[in-house]
Amino acid sequence: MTAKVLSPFERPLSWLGRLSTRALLFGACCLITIEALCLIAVAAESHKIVQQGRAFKVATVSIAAGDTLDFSNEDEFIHQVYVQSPTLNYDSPEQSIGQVISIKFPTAGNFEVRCHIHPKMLLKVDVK
Ligand SMILES: [Cu+2]
Repeated sequence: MTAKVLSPFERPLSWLGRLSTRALLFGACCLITIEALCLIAVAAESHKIVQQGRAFKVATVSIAAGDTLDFSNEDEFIHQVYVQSPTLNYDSPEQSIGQVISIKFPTAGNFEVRCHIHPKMLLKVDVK
């Protein structure tokens, strides 16, 4: 009878063969659960910002780095959104009625979202 010779790559994992299928399944489920919890903990969020009456419905919003603002044109006018800052520059095309434009804020800082068409429109964004 000859003993199976394990390669150097197989040896570190040879103990897996001694585990029961039930133990392996349990371990796999634990790893998947931990991974899912980690993903939930760091998941970026989206926040809806309504544009109505030639204004943003809120004047300020506080979000986490990596979050996205979804600008929803619920007005009777076309809009546009732009951000000009050292760390984020975005300039959307014209935004038709009913259209949603999303801007992601990847880094912390204070930003201003404005509209080229309506210069009085201002949303201050505090990204933590
Ligand atoms: Cu506008």
